[in-house]
Amino acid sequence: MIEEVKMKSFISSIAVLLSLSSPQCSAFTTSHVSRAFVPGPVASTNVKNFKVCDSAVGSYHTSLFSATAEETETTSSVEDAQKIRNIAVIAHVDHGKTTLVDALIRQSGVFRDEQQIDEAGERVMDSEDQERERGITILAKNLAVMRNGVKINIMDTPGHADFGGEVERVLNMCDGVLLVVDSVEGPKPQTRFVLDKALKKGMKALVVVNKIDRPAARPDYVVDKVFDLFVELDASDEQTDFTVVYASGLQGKAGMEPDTLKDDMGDLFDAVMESIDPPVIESVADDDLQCLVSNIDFDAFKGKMGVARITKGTLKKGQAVALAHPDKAKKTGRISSLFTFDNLGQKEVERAQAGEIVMFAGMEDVEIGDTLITNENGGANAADPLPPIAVEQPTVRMTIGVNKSPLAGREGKFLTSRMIRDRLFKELDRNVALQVEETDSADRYMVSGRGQLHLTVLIETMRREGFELEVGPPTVIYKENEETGEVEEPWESVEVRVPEEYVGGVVDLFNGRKAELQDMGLEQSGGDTAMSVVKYLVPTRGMLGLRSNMLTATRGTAIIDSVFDSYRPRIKGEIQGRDKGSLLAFADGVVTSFGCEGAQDRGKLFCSPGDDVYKGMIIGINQRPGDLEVNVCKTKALTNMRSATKGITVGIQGAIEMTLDSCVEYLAADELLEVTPSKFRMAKNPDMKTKKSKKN
Ligand SMILES: Nc1nc2c(ncn2[C@@H]2O[C@H](COP(=O)(O)OP(=O)(O)OP(=O)(O)O)[C@@H](O)[C@H]2O)c(=O)[nH]1
Ligand SMILES: [Mg+2]
Repeated sequence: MIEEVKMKSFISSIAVLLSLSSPQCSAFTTSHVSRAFVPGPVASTNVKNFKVCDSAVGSYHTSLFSATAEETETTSSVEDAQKIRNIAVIAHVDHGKTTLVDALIRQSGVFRDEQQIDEAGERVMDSEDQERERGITILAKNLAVMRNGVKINIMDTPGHADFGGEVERVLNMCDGVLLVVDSVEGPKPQTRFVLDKALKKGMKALVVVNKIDRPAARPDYVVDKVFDLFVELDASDEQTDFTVVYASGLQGKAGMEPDTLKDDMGDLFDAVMESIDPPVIESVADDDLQCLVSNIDFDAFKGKMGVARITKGTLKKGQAVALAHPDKAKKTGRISSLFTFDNLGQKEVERAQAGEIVMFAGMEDVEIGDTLITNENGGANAADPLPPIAVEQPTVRMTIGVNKSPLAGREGKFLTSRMIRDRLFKELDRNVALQVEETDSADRYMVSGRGQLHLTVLIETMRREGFELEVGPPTVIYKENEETGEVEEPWESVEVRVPEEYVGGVVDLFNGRKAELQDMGLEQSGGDTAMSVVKYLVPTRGMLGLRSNMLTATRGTAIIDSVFDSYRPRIKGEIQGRDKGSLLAFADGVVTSFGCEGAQDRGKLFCSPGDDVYKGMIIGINQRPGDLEVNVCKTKALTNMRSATKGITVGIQGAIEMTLDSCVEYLAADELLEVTPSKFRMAKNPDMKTKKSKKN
């Protein structure tokens, strides 16, 4: 079983998609990165065609799906905001947000008929390749449904802690949240993180006890725990007086009581209307225009587009506007196209007023965190910029640079430092929690993110686009405490659920990594067998590379949830890393079966006969600590002598399949990973070797 890095799939934030995600789509590079679907040259009527990226060269064709949008009035009046609800769906990873949003879409008449529903498949919202493969939501997405004349803008968010930046970004666009909680598991670490963010923004939450169809569901327990969590997080009385809806996103059912679910999501829609407040608007006057840009999208025809929630005023197509930021110079321009969200796509509109979430084109310099204000009359009466979006700081970083291995340049299309630099800095446009810095070396960049997965998803995206990269091992980001002057390192709160027999192995692993035990117990939840639950506080340094070891130690049964806890004083000394060394190729060449036969006695191999290797390349895991060079390219001596053992053939064991994530987990401090569109190769870092030998 795979931990919370459970695998689902990915989509571009706005241009949602009824995806037939083709592998070529990821290689598409003319517009933004790895998006399978782009809103085509958006139709200016109320009918929106979804455009599908067709090939690596970026041609388009209209997909099978065309959604008919209901026309919404966009007159400017403060009362009109009553007809809008802006909600974000937040939860811990895997608690069923996307499946629930899917059920809401399906029951809103977005699809014309059964055939379209079938073609759209499961979890329509998770439509990017990586989202589908990994089984997780990576980017937040917007969609809008109409219900009894009220427009509900819904934002599906990722639950994985590494993508918490997406949640923080999206919360700037909504007025309330649907807090989804699994009916068996109850609130989990990330539930706490996202709820805390929403409560601090003063939002009300509607609690959805989801997956109520699970046989082990314990709704009363879960509601109690959620209540406790609200209290712990210092929610106001009004916030703590939350409404609870019981639902099964999978079955598309919801109800106000756990045992009397209706056959549709009607109760959930009704609860959203009643318990989530409509946008509060001070003014719809043109001069008061104020909207915070919370996302960026790219359209092959319209260029860079901003996604923003209008907090005050009215925005019109053709309007002279400016992008303001408290710390940056004003950028001026004109709105060339304006869209509101409509079902799974967007609808072009002439004007939109406060309370709406819009997407606009015409401002090529738009950046997340800018505030769009009017520039009519030179902006004489324009509103002030809003505070930019605040996100938590990154905790983990890696170097990404030019592939310099002897086998470089064979498979990739984009190889140079300039290309890698441009691509990395472009990613900053919308990946709010990511940071990219130059390093001493002109062909290597330091990329910092909220966790290992945050970075590997980016590397995987680039690899699929055709990049070749050299990636260094992940390291944690130390920080100096401003008050004490002490160096601090990040710690994570980790919860592991395993069958009882493996709990000893889990505890051993944590003990070797300076972890502090917080809680330990048995949980009688999922069916007959009780699961042990252990909670630890672990330095993030200790978590790097721990996951695969833990899965091995527990025969793949461990479910690991981790979330950033705090920065604490740095622990002196090293934290136990990998206990085994690597097998290294002895010379350049092609792996032979004869060579593999000999090498496999030394450990487990990553390579198979026919693979190209080079001196110093890591070709397997040594059984013992320390590295060992082996000759996997060895051929039989062509003598005319018969060997006594001739005829005894030794079978070659299968090579270990290494994915990008497992390679990154494997890397030790002096090792590098070479990533190309078709291969992952690890090697000893030649720079470190020279340094070491110089020392000697
Ligand atoms: N039994 C049951 N399973 C469900 C239900 N809803 C979702 N699931 C399953 O739970 C898993 C996770 O569902 P998702 O909808 O992807 O969860 P998520 O919250 O969007 O996950 P992230 O976006 O990665 O945080 C999938 O395997 C679903 O099939 C439900 O109502 N009942
Ligand atoms: Mg999801």
